[in-house]
Amino acid sequence: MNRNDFDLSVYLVTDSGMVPDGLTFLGQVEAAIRGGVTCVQLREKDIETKDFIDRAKAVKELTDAANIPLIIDDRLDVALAVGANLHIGQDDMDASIARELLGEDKILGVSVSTVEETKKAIDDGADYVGIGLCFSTNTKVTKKIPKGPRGAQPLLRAIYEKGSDMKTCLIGGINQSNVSRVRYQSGIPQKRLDGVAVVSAIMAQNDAFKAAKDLVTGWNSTPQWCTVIGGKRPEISGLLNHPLIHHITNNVVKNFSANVTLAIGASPIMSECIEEFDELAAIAGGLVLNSGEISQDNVPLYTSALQAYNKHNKPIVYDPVGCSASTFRSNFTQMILVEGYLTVIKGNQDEILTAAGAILGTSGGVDSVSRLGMVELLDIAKKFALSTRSIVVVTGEKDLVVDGVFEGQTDLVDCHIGQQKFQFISGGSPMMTQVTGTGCSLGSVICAFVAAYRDHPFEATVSACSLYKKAGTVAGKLATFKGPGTFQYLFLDALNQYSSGVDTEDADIESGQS
Ligand code: 3NM
Repeated sequence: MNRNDFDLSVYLVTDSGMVPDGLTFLGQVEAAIRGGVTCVQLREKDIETKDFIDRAKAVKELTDAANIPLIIDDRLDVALAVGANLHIGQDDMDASIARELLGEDKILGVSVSTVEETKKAIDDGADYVGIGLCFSTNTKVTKKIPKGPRGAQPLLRAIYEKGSDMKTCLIGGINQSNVSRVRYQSGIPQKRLDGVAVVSAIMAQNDAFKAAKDLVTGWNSTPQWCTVIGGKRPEISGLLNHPLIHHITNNVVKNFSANVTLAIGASPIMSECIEEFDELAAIAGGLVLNSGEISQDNVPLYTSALQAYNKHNKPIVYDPVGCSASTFRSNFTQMILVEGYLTVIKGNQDEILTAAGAILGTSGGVDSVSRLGMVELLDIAKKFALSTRSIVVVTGEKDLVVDGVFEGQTDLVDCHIGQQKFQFISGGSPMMTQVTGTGCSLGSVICAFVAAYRDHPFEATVSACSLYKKAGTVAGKLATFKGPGTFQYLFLDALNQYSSGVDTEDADIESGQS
């Protein structure tokens, strides 16, 4: 096995404690190898040295036959005894010593979770790093906070900037349902993830062969919900169908958002019943997820909805309402970003900067927001959109819509082709700020348009924002000598009138690509 040329893409890490009754440890490993895993790590925490070596020899026969590497966790003595490779954690032997003792021809892997640990692993001569924690896991007791697929990005950047070709895999809670998302959402334009490491998604399964095969298939597929079809941009003039839009939103705006949804020709449903999410996701056009009214108790409500809509490849429009207001709200937003793929993230400047703050390494304080110019805002929104692969909408006097992929991107690996699209959209009325729900209900319109034009989510989002601004402008003018009450019904009327034929030429749009 060549140290410089091994395939890390679907990396099985063993745990003999979770093999289902009636099945054997070696049987699980053998089935996983048949299913296509590309590396095996033997990880045994409570086993005598002699038994460890015997087990390592038996597994090595299987990995040798398949011509894939066997990597021993932690125990250099066992690795040397059987002529295998080595993986070490931060609490194990120093990687530079391990490299010296292991020799130059064996693969050395290191567990990392920070940029500093990653840089040290390069200097110490590691061939790959296992980056944790991606999602929460029951397999290992750890204090690490799940950072989602995007958690790999600063580490990938550090490896790229050091000019190293060290490989990377993510670990923690990765399974058949999220593996393609992990691959798609983890990379940076200059460097992408080389693989995923899994324990329970194979070892605890009754059919380890199928489990491994499905992981390999998932790793090699672009998630349907984020496929961006190239080619001609559509002329979007209103909704051609009548998508059902599922809302999980706050009580203050439910009625208005439902009316807005109806006004544009879509159908609203307000459900917070987890038991029906899977069925709803199967028939709905998309989900509006608004975190205006959150609590620790309803975390499962949000995560279940994310899973259901991601599973059914339906768009999710996320509104991190007021996430700059408290630590709980800000953390809640980060949890949402970890747990699911979001087609669109929509918020005002404070909200978007707070949501983006963690990954950009800025404090994202509210004070700094008011001082931001358009150029800086655009830069932050573009980086945030690329890191999440979501379309980012920053609402304000001018709405800003930024695409999360580069134009022309058709698969999950060539994320550096073309240019990143963005548009500014002007219009609206100051009276919009006097009617509760006008901010949140833009999410309903975006979701309906994205649901109706599934292959062109960026253009659909721009059209939705244009329609909204235009309706606001018209209603504002007509309500000049009246007040917010009059504005509210005129706004619904205008949305209704223009939704059947929104002419984006009428809205004040400045587009750009860079
Ligand atoms: N290392 P599962 S997380 C072995 O963060 C291990 O370094 C981790 O198990 C790290 O795939 C982990 O069942 C367990 O979630 C991963």
